[in-house]
Amino acid sequence: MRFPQQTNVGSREGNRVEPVDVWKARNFIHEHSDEELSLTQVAKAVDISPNHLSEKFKQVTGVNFVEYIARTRLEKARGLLHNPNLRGNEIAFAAGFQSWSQCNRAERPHILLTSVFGPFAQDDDHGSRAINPMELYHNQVTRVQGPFSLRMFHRSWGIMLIQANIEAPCTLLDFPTFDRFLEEIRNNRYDIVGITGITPNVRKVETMCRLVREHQPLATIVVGGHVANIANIEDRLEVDHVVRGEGVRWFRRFLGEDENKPVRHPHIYSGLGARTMGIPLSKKPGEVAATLIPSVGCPLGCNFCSTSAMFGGKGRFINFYDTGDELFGVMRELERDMKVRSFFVMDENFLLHRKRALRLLELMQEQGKSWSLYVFSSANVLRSYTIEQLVSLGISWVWMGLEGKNSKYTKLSGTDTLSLVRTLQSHGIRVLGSSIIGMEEHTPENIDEAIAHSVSHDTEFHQFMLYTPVPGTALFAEHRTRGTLLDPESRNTADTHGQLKFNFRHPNIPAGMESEFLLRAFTNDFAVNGPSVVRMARTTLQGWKRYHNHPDKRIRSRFIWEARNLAVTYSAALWAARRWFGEQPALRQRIDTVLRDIYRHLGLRARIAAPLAGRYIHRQLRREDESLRAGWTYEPPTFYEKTNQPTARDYCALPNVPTNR
Ligand code: B12
Ligand code: SF4
Repeated sequence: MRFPQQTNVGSREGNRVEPVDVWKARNFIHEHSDEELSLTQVAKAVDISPNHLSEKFKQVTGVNFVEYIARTRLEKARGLLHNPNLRGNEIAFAAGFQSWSQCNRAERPHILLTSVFGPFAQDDDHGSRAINPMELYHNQVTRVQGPFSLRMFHRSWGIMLIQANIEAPCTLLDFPTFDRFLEEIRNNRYDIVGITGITPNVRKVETMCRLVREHQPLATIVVGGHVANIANIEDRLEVDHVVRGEGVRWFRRFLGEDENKPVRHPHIYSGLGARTMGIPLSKKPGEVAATLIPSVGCPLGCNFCSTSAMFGGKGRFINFYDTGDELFGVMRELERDMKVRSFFVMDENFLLHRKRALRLLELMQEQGKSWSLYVFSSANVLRSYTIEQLVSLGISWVWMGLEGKNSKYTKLSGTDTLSLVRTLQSHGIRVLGSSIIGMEEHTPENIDEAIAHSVSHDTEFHQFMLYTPVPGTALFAEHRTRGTLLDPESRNTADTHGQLKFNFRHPNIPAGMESEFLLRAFTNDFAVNGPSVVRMARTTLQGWKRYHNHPDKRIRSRFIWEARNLAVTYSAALWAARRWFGEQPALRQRIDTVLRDIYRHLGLRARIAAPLAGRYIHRQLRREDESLRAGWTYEPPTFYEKTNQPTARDYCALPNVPTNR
């Protein structure tokens, strides 16, 4: 462990000449640190105003007055630890603390956890790319849907989970700008700085480590997340620890906290800033799902899968909640505290843990929980459940790999994904299909057939990604051995994000062609299947038709809830979309079919709302389209959250008050 061991706490004398009043104040504090100290008292002793002292103090020492006192006392306590004749409380009193436990509280290191800096959706020298925004859908799913694209951000859940599970004072900075990050490390002292990043952002991580070293030379720097999988990354970064794999346990161990304590689930809304068709989506309590993180990793271990590789590969994964009972407890807590009834389940293969899922179902049935679950699942695992089980478990949205007609991957073998998707949709389960472009068997001759096969699934959303060997995976190692990687050391990975070009020499596809193939896939899907909002309405309506009179109240109520926006919002959106595609008869007819079905089943309300609100949405669509054409991009806001901060009482307590510890 590398914590700062300063002799002259917080002083920046090395950098500039220290004003005499600050120097006097620091001396006064050192001499009287075992007494009660206040700003007013010290200011009086050095004969300046408290406000002026407070301001100058921070400027010169880099820490505020209260923290300076705490650190001075801590140093004193550390020195006294060498005296074997002194007991804990005696050391604490002598140093100016009220008790040994208070001394311990103040002793805890201060931690900064941060994601990489933005802006993200623009080309720059730090490795940001316009084509690689910090958005899930607009990055890799609906990117060619123009004003119909779903725009939304997701927080950095990994560091949020770590923050929620350590006892040390922790500050979390999510999506800072470069300047905001710099301001944070210039103006605050941290003992540990943890940076999270994925491989395309390695240059940002590099810059951030360098800046932390420069401005906080005594801080311990830790880097985690997928960027850690780049081979020999330690040699490239000015870093003390690179953590590959799970971070909660690592941090707890590093800090000397109990590793085996149950994992506390943070309260996270799954998406933020959501908008589509130029309209912000509702943020009302209950409308946005909570993120639920039951585990990390996936034991199936497909050779290209970086998430599986990161947490141990084939046969391995890490469960945060082993049983259905534990998971149910967490979900109930999130339901109560966040007023949610839907969960975005961030687990690579949630249904694979069958025993846990079925126990969860039992508890949901027992306690009448009508929750909606949005899950990732491989096709074969989905197939291993009956449709009744899936519906009863509240599975209402599935992210599923469709890797291509002749896939060699076991997760798909023997599975007819076309019929699986149809079955799911006919039960109101919306599907986000994921296809990979540029599999080794793809050629310029057969790529259209592969794309057409993907598009024929007509999933609600379709993610297309380029086949990409990612550091840490078996596939990457294979290519490295074969000598087919373009950048074997991953030094320049800013464009290796799966949405632009290959990072290896493809056996059949000449370099450069893949970008066009990828775009072709997105464009075909949009041209044939239309905007995702229309497909969502279609499948949601199918679910409602099938289940809104279901004898089980729990099931009935979920489908009614999921269809709550069909009559007004969706019908208006479809009305606007129909007008938008007026010149494209095939798409217009698709939209018409769904809209008429809504009218038929949801009646007068829908018929009235559609043209009224539809006109407004059409206007917004036009505006959004204009903004996009003018180059508008979307950036996440910066988040700044502190936990377990010591109170002033921890620092400036009265000394010499005996306690009975
Ligand atoms: C949510 C998500 C996003 C979100 C938001 C991410 C954010 N706010 O940073 C969005 C949708 C915006 C996104 C975007 C992208 N993503 Co993404 N994303 C994910 C996803 C699905 C979940 C991540 C997650 O929260 N997991 C759950 C948490 C608990 O796990 P975790 O993050 O791994 O954190 C744990 C450990 O890694 C570790 N840890 C993490 N950070 C730190 C820090 C320290 C200091 C320590 C000690 C430990 C530590 O401890 C945590 C707890 O155990 C993953 C896939 C996955 N299942 O992990 C892909 C994934 C991370 N994304 C990936 C990619 C490639 C991208 C994109 C480039 C998009 C694309 N084209 O695919 C963009 C990049 C955008 C950008 N400009 O940077 C890849 C990364 C591959 C790689 N090797 O780098 C992944 C693995 C998907 C994949 N299999 O390809 N993503
Ligand atoms: S099934 Fe999906 S999550 Fe699991 S290893 Fe394969 S690609 Fe990764």
